[in-house]
Order: sequence, then structure tokens, then C-alpha cells
Amino acid sequence: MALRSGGEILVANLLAQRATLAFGVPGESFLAVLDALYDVRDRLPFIVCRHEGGAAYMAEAYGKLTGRPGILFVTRGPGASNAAVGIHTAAQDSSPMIAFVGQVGTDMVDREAFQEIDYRRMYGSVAKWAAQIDRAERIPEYVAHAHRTAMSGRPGPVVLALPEDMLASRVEVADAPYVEAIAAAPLERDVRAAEALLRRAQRPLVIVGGSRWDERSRDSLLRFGEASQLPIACAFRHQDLFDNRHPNYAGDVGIAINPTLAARVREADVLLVIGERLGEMTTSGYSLIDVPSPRQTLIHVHPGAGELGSVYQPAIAIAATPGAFLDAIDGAAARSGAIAAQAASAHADYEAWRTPRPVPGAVDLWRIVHWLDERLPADAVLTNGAGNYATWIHRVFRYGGARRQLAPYSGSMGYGVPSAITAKLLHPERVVVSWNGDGCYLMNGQELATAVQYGVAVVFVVVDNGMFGTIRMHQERNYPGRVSGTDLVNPDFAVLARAYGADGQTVEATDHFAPAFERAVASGRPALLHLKVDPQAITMNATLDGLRDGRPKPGLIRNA
Ligand SMILES: Cc1ncc(C[n+]2csc(CCOP(=O)(O)OP(=O)(O)O)c2C)c(N)n1
Ligand SMILES: [Mg+2]
Repeated sequence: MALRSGGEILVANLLAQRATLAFGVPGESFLAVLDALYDVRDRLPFIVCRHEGGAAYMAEAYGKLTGRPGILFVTRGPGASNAAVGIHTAAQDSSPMIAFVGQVGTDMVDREAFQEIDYRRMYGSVAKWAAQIDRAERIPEYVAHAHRTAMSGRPGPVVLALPEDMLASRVEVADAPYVEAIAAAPLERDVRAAEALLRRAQRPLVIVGGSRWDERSRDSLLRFGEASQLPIACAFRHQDLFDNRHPNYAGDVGIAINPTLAARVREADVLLVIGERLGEMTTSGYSLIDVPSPRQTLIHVHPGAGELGSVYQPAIAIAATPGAFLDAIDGAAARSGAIAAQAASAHADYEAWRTPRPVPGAVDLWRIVHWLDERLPADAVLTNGAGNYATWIHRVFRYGGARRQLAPYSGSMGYGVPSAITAKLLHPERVVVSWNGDGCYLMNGQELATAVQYGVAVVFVVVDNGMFGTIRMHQERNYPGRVSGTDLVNPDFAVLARAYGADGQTVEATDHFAPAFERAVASGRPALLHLKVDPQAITMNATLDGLRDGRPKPGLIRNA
């Protein structure tokens, strides 16, 4: 066996785990890794980014799309600090990710040497596991363990610190084998009990969410939905798990939930929850389901046993992956009386909820998103961050089937740009649309340079209302007329895009969107569409003045 540097061993072990992309910003702390990556740049390209926050989001999105950990490389203190937003998002979104962080040499550790941080303490409460590799011969063990940890149970981020001298040292060691997420399957007894509860239910509802889904388990969900005829809703920002055009689709249980769907959740007698944690956003602030004893009979299926009963005490707790549960349950056996009619009525409510309403201004997001819904192919990817601008796509766009949604369950701004770059790198043949607010876009707009550098032809949309609109909305409700810290003076985003070497167009009327979008797609290059929307169109239902006056405008409903 040959002597290899720590950097070479690390890269060989990432290849052994079949990593296909790595993201990061370089630092002198991990030169040995960069050097090892040079030799395998065709098999494991290092996507060099402009900010570690963007790189970390890109790695997180890789985890969401592939189910394998997104690989991130960042340097010591400053790099590790910039990356925090993506590591936190991987934690809240239950996405597998491994963040490799540079570390000072072991000869000077614990002196607060240049940029030194103890990452075990820094990330101890955010990451699933935070550790430091002190000996190069143990790299294969740590990398395999990190993969298992990131993917198994409830997936999440792992942080591994890499002392500089460890990476440069040369040792003989064998690579670790390829590892997979630990399977988790239900007991037969529990599945039969769940079927019996569903069969007797008068108002059953299924909510799906979380991670550890794949194409096969999505197909199984579709078959389960057809055989059982149960209404199926998707949790906050997990709208792509079930085909939104399916007659059993009941809508998304998230922010600004359809009131009729909220009532269905509240009034359900049996709630089958598959893969979803039932977090604050999915439960409307823990109001749809009582803590700790739900009125609904709760069947909770989650791959992480630690999630079950952590907030809600279920009637049946099943520690299983969504796929294993769906393989075990017999949809036909769970079918009950007049439930198909309820599913149809829930779907009709969903369709009514996405029907356009009048909004002020020349650029109407209702109509634009309806157009996108009709226009985008069956396998398109649509990404977004956090802000009121996102509610239009959450409410109007129909995900599911092969259409994918990349959106932060963590509610973190700046996600729409980097996640779209990952999607297009992984799926160059798909149309990828990155949907951003003006505030959101500028949190990671610098990654447009990354898109240009790698020729990643995403269509970036910027919905510009000249403010941090979501916060302004809360401000007008709570402190009417006192605008503080929410106004924005923005650049000309189309000119900015062109300065980066991308295409840039301005859209000032609804009808201009479609041709601009077609030109953007046809360009085959990264392209940005700057949508100038009326600040009055602050939510899908209410105007700014309406919020300020405390009453709805004629024809509009207050409070999205
Ligand atoms: C990283 C981060 N910082 C701050 C917030 C708080 N926040 C949520 S939405 C929002 C405003 C978003 O502004 P914009 O992208 O312009 O969307 P708009 O609401 O105007 O449509 C802010 C500041 C957040 N969610 N994430
Ligand atoms: Mg805005």
C-alpha cells in the first residue's frame, strides 16, 4: 500500500462514497485537499463559490436532490462562520450534508491561533455530529461514519474539522467501503393497526413531508393515494412529494394555509403523518394539533425515532422511512366509506384557493405564476428563499410528479439562487427557475458569478417591491404607518446581471413576462428577469394601505 497525504485519503474516500460534486470557497488551511481534487477534477469537480453561505446552500440542495450528503469545504473561523446559514438549513430541513472545515495545526491548537475555533462547540447544537480528525489514518473511518450519520434516521449536517498538519501528513491506510442510510421498517402489527384505524375513520387526512423520500417512495405514495382514495396534503415546503394535479391532492399545510385545509387538519379524526416532523410552520404555530395530546388520532411515521412523541404523543408511533412504510401498508385495506368524496372536495378547495384574485399594479404575480405553471415542463425545478414573494408560487404552482421544489423549511433567505445552481448542475436538461425577492436575491446574488463561470443556465427571477416586504407586512399590522428598517434602495438588477456576463431583462407589465422568459430559456445562458411589482401588492390578498388601515380593500381579503 502506498503512502498518501491526508488530503489524498480524504478525496479518495469521498469518491468511495460516490460523491459527484463538492462546493466551497478555498482557504490555505486545506490546500492538501484542493491539490488532491486537482487529480480527480473530472470525477469530483470542486464548484468554487463566492461566499461560503452560497456554497453551503448549494451543498444542502445537493443533499435534498440526491439523498446523499452534500459535500462542502470551507476554511477556518471566517469560512466556517459564513457557512453557518447552510448548516442550520440542513439541520432544520433534515438534509444530509458534510461540512469539512479547515483547522489550525495540532501543534498550535487551543492557543486561539489565527482563525482558530473549536467547531465541536461552535456547531455542537446545530450539527448532528461535530468532530475533528486528528490522525490521517482515521480519515476513512470518520468519512464513512459522517455519511451514515448525515443520511440515517433524521438526516442532517455533520461538521468535520481538518487540522492542517493532519491533511499534509502521509500514511498508509485502506479506504472505507460505500455506505448507505440505515434502513428503518415498521412492525407488521403497527401497520395493520394503522390500516384498521384508517378504515374506521370518518374524516381521515394524510400529511407527507420530511426527507428520505426518493422516486420509488413517491411512486408508492401515488399508488397508496389511488388505492386508499384518502386526501393527501403536503407539509410546508414539501409540496413536491405528491402530484398537485392529482384529484386526491388537498393542498399544502404551511404558512398562509388555505383556511378550509386548516379546518380539515383540525377536524380530522385520524391523521396519518408520513415523514414530516410536524414543525411550527406545518402546524400553524402548534395550533392545528394540540400539544402533547392531539384530538386527532395520530399515526406518526418518521425515520428518526427521536422525533416520535417529542412534541405530539401519537396513537401509533412508527420509526420507518416513508418508503418502507408505504411498501408495508395496503392502500385498499385502509380505504373507508365515503372518503373519496372528501378527497375530491379537498381538491376542489385547493383549486379554488389558487384561483387568481385582483392585485394592484401592472405586474400581476397571480397571472405570471399561473402562466409558469402551464408553461414549465413536467420535470422543472422551482427554487425560492423566504419572503412574501414566495407565497405566490407556493399557492399557485403545482409541484409533484417529477416537478421539484427546493425551498427552505428553515425559512432562510438567500436560498433561491444557490439551490437553483445545484439543481441545474445535477440536471442540465431540466428547466430550473430561481424565484427571489429583491431582499432575498441580494443575500446570495454574488453566486450569479458562479452560474456564469460554470455556464449554469438557470432563469433567475427577482420580484422587486423595494422592501423587505414580509417584515413590512408585520410592521403595518403591528405598528401601522411607522416604517422602520424595511425600505430598500435597489440596483437595476437587469444591468447588474449583464455586468456579471448573464442575460438581464426588465419586466414592467404582466404580458411582457412570457416573451422575456422564453428569451431567457432560449439564450441557453444564466439569465435574470427583474420584475418591478407594485409595493401595494404586499400579500396575495391584501394591499399595503389595507393593512395600514386595518381593513381589507374592496374585493380583497385581509391577512394572507
Ligand atoms: C437569513 C434571513 N434573514 C432575515 C430573515 C427575516 N425575513 C423573512 S422574510 C424577509 C423579507 C424578505 O424580503 P424579500 O426577499 O424582498 O421578499 P418580500 O417579502 O419583499 O416579498 C426577512 C427580512 C430571514 N427569514 N432569513
Ligand atoms: Mg421585497
